[in-house]
Amino acid sequence: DQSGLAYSVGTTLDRFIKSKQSDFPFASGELSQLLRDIALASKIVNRETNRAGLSNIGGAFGQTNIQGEEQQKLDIIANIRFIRALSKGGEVCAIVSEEEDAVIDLQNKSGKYVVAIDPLDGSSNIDVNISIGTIFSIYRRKTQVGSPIQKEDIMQPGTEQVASGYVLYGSSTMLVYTTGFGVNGFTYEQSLGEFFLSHPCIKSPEDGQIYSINEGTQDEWELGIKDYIDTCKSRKYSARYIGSLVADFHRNLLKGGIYLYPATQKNPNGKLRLLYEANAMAFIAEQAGAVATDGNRRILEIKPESLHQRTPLFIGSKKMVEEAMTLASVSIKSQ
Ligand code: P6P
Repeated sequence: DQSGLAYSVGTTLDRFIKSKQSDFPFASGELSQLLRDIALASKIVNRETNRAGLSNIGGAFGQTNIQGEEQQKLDIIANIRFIRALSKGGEVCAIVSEEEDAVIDLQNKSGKYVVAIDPLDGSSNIDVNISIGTIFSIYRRKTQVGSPIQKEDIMQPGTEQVASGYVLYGSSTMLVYTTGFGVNGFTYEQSLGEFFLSHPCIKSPEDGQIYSINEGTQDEWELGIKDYIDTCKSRKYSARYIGSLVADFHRNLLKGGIYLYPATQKNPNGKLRLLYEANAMAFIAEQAGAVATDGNRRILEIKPESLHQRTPLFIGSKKMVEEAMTLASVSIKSQ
């Protein structure tokens, strides 16, 4: 339901989650508790992020993760904090994390949920004080007993998400999430340690004049994408790209815009991860009236083949994504 507006701005996240529990028939509060566990971990990560420059935990940790990317200390801290909060919360049986090569089996037989998470996306921005974010997807496990099974419980398509969201550690810290009944945004009040409803029932403008893409790789894009970006320039649209998906996505969600990460030579399947980046943002986008595709199909319909698989990502205002895809398909047909 769209009753987000029925809740006065200023409702706390806890009260909001509890009030929405009725959206789930037979809900016994586990998902509500899981969302609270995520909010708790995000408060801790928020504090660590704000202090990074001061407490000498900024900068590279000197290790690399499965992606071969240099892990920042905050990446590791955020990963530990979310895993610990989800483990202690008791609602989760397995976690897929960008920072972990394999699935983490929490050995929690009563945990009904699986969480896919990028604990701190855009972490190369940490040292230069640019906004970063946490991205998460929540699934119900499909098997009923025993340890979660990768194929059935972990590798679920995005359409099976029961919830998804992101935390944006920006000029203010926001938690934006959906459980399939619209998108609501909460702003963190540091002095009270509480998230308060600030953006009820977010709807993304159907069209926009902002495009977000790394133009440094333009010679590697398929022709249709280049045609689309040239069209944006001919219309004097604004180029806004800060190298942090959560921040670029959030701005475009509220103002209208499109974020594009096409296939490139370095990333022939795109750079963004399906399980813990694209799917979560695609669920939010669609719930807010926007669109998310890999160039051929809805992101949410992609059947995962591997934990850390990448996908091209075109996400944002409906009319902008549709126009970009029309030009892309024309170029594919003409090749
Ligand atoms: P590039 C950050 O590493 C990230 O995953 C997204 O947050 C961001 O949009 C993208 O990669 C930036 O990638 O290749 O443009 O530096």
